[in-house]
Amino acid sequence: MRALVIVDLQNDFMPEGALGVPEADRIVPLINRLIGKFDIVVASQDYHPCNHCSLISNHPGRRVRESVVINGLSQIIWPDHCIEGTYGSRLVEKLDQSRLARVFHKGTHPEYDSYSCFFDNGHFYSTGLDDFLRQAGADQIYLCGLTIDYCVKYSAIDAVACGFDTYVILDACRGIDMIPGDLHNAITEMVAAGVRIITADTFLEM
Ligand code: VGL
Ligand code: ZN
Repeated sequence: MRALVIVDLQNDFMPEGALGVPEADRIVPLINRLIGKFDIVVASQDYHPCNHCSLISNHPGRRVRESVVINGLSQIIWPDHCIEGTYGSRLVEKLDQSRLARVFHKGTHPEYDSYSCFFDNGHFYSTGLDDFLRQAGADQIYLCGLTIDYCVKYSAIDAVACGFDTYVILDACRGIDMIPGDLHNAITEMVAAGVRIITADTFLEM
């Protein structure tokens, strides 16, 4: 059975948002068309408490995009984004949410960031997505959303590790490309991990 996982399609990742991703708004209509092609549809939501370790406001004197080490893990400092309960944390209104079986929060522990929608960056905690998909009978996982160089990439690599047949629908994703080449490297890393890269025309008449 095929499951679509829509990663972090939230206001703060839209082009005008706090952690704006170029063209992020452009993938929403495409994802809305894809939703009808899947047996199960879920979404993830980056959802940080205001004392979260990834937020610049908790690192006085540091700059956005600097790396620090927290609990032995390398942590990039991001602009304040996706703080629980805020407008920026909400899924974008234009996303068709009528068929979402569940929304999984990630990055909710103040001391651990979570790029993957399966596990935090230290692999200490599960969001429950793995068990949910398994119990729903999914064996093929298709990912789309934001961002290809962080959350989609780490989610896809974890999906393979969880034993799912894993696909990334590339034209239904956008990336940050913080260091030029990150997008390209993300694809190389995913393919090396066993992720298959496809495009939306596999499902849609384009
Ligand atoms: C993300 C950076 C920080 C993402 C989330 O969704 O890719 N990136 N938090
Ligand atoms: Zn985040």
